[in-house]
Amino acid sequence: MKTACLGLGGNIGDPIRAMSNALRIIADHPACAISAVSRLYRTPPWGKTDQSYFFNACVAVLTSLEPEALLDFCLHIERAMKRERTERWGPRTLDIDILTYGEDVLETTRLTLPHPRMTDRAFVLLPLADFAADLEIGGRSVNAWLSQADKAGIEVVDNEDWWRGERAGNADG
Ligand code: PH2
Ligand code: MG
Ligand code: MG
Repeated sequence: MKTACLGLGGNIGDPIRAMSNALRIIADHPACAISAVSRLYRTPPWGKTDQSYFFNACVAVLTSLEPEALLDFCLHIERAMKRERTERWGPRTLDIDILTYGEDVLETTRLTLPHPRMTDRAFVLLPLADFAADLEIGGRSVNAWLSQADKAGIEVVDNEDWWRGERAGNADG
């Protein structure tokens, strides 16, 4: 078993609901157990800035899935949420990225670990620091990377139980 850290985000439709459903689907997988969930953040769009604010969170998953099988599972969840929430060819409601997988360093055609851009992104580092502030990425802790990241405009909008509430709904609607 390894602990994988995942980053979740979305800015179309009902991203909090999509992210909540994703955590329930992960929790229900026989080879996965959720071991930590961050608070919920509202974050300005990074990279492509002419789009809506995002909601972002991170989660730690204890899993016996190998990295590429975990990636397939994440992509399956993304597709399931997209089918429910968006039109064909429309923007994504949910992004699930594998940030780290134990201490593995990996580069395949499908997956690079740790996630190559995570150390620049406050929308990843802030939620990750909620439960993994001392985790080392490329020889520096999450907190150390965070100290030089641009945190402007990022707000905490809910505590770590954000995905359990009534408001989040459930997979049946
Ligand atoms: N994801 C991106 C690009 N930009 N910005 C924010 N704030 N949050 C995201 O999750 C995000 C982004 C591509 O995956
Ligand atoms: Mg992403
Ligand atoms: Mg992605």
